[in-house]
Amino acid sequence: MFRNPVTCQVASCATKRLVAPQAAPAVRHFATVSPVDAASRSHKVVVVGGGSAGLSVSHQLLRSGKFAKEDIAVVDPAEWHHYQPGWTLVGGGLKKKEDLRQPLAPMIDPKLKFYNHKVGTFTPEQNYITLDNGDKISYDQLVVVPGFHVDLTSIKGLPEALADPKAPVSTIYQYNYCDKAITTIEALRKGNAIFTQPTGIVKCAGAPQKVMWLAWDHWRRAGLYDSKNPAASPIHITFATGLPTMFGVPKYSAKLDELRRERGVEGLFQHDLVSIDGNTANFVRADGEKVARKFDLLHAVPKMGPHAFVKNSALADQAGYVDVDQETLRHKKFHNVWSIGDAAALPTSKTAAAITSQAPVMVSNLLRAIEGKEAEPAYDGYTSCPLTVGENKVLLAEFKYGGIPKETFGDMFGIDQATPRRAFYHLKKDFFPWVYNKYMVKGQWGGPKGWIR
Ligand code: UQ1
Repeated sequence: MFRNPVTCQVASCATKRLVAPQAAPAVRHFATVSPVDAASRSHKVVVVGGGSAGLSVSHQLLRSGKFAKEDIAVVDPAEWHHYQPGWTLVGGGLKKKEDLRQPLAPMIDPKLKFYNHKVGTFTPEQNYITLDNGDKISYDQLVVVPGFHVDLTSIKGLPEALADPKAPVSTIYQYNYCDKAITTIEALRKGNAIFTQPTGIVKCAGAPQKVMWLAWDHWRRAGLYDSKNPAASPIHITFATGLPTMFGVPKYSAKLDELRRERGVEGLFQHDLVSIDGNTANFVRADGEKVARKFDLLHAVPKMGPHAFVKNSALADQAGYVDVDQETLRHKKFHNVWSIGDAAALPTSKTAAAITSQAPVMVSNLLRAIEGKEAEPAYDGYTSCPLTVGENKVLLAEFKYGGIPKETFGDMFGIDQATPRRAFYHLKKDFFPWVYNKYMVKGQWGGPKGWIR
């Protein structure tokens, strides 16, 4: 979570911002980019990553009309593109995971060159990257948006428990196991259900509790959980989080904690899950004390962090994220390098909604850089977390840097988005997946600002 003092990068960003930025590089020509024989291929823009950020950015660039065929390249080793915001819905039994993925290659416009490969190394001093097959690709502008890594091994025993169909352990953070969440939820008739969230940064900081609220709803409807009398209910629900609060934004955290208390869900704060041993979940508290809990269902969220090829590169900050300016999204040292999304050192919650705001700013600044103009500090940290809270309702958290609410519908209609609503549930379940597939990945969706022409 971005407000977590352990991993928050605000401090490091603030320190590094004191360093005066270098002058923007002049427009480059291929011959000046790197020694001609150093690279087997050259492109005006190389986009590393074909996820929601990579597809949004490369198609927005293409739609600017300023690029010819194969001026822009996309590099990604994946076979499939996933709509990850849907995985909580899979965990809650509301969607099928197969409906949330598509083969990546056909999603990439034929005018873009697609390298279906991993990146081996970055050589930003000489403006080229090296693929895992040894090919060198040089660029004028580099966009680094490969996402980040979900580290199942960060919780001892988790990979084995997930792989064991008999173990009631799941995680919605992996395609392979997001459907195991609903299988275990439906199978539980009594006992302790524990839902965890680690210390540190995770994708969509609200997702660990979204799946819990969907499970709560299932057990409530099945007559296995009575919020008015949790002690007498066959199922006992615990939210065990490494963080001190339910959510990083005080306004929404207060509402979510109110829901937690009303529904009789136990809260274990500053409890970080470190290992699973049979039916025991072992936590370490912030004060160092160890706590063991027996479970009959465990939804575990592992730690996450930058890919090694980013972390070990000259592009990374101390924490391993791409060291970009928080407002221009331009690299602080290498001015022809850009980053948004999960891999970027941006102290805001990592979501697809954030990308809807980041991509147009980054694209505009990259185009300005090509024309020799200064980058504009236009990204305010906007992100959003549509929190499924059960009963077919969603609390639509939307906020910017500093955890300050920035509510699209609050501003438009004067409503309070901390109140869970059915209309927001349909936005989350039906509208966002539709607009994502039909427009966002094609570079035509700007989130709260609407469609991009
Ligand atoms: C959004 O555009 C989007 O992408 C399609 C989401 O899905 C992942 C979101 O969760 C949100 C909140 C937005 C933002 C758009 C509006 C209209 C609030």
